[in-house]
Amino acid sequence: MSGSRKHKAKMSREKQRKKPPYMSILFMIIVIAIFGAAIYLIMSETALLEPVNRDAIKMTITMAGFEPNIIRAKAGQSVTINLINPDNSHHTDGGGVHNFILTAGSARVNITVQPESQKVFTFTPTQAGEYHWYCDSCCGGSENPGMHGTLIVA
Ligand SMILES: [Cu+2]
Repeated sequence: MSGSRKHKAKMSREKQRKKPPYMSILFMIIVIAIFGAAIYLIMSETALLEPVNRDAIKMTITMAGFEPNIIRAKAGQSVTINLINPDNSHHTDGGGVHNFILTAGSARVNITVQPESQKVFTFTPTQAGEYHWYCDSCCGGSENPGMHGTLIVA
């Protein structure tokens, strides 16, 4: 008699411990939402932009640095760069903004490219030599060895 009552009490305690079904549905919705957001971020990260000026030097700038990071020019001849920034604004460091800062003799360039956009700019180096450009908006800026490039003027 008392044994059967004990058994019933144990059964009801086990029933109480079971989670209500809507909790697992809610959990599934949260999991799907998180995966969806992650896939969206990964896909938008790799959004490729076609250069607007095909005669310009095509250059990309991402958190990995400039590509290419060496360009050659001739003194007195203009250089036109189509700088593409495929990074999105979800980057916590610098918000996906990059820039191109260069001083080559009397030529001074300071260009900012917003996330997922591009800019075309022209400058004319006047003297032969090696000059460095850099980005100072992310990853330690000019202190980051990856955020540099070299302009070789002959
Ligand atoms: Cu940068």
